[in-house]
Amino acid sequence: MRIVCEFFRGSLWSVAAGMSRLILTAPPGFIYITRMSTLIRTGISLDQDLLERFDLVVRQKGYGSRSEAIRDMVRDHFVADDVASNKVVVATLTLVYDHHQPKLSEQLIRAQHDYKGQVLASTHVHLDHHNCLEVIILKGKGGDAKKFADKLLSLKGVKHGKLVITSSCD
Ligand code: NI
Repeated sequence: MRIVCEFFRGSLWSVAAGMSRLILTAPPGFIYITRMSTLIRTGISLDQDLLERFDLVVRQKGYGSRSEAIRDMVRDHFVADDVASNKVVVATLTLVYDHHQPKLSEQLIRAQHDYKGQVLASTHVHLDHHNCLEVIILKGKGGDAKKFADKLLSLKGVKHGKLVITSSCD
């Protein structure tokens, strides 16, 4: 799998970077990149052991084809690039916290009002007597989103949570 990523970085990145949208389909041994009517065909070579490991992942994750798995990997890479270069991304931050923790609810609200990007929406569910689940949907620079998440996740009384960053991959 690492070789696939390196291949994209090394051989296709300049081509891929200019495209507004990537569609990859790959019968064994080949990758096609299309944009509207543009079709670029290229091939890759993979060590047999690596390919077997990759195919195992494809099956385990339920992908219909290697192409779908590679497409997701490429999009993941784009999102990681967007975060690394501090581009605008969208993200969801999921939190589980004890609302009996003194001042915690107030701290969570204040942090959202002070966030440098946009808080697009938030949903709150009262899980049980003590615990709340909150999902916050954000838009803003990748670095700001990570800082925001780290700040909230480290607050006393926040028991668990996760930030998921994505983008439209255009
Ligand atoms: Ni609640």
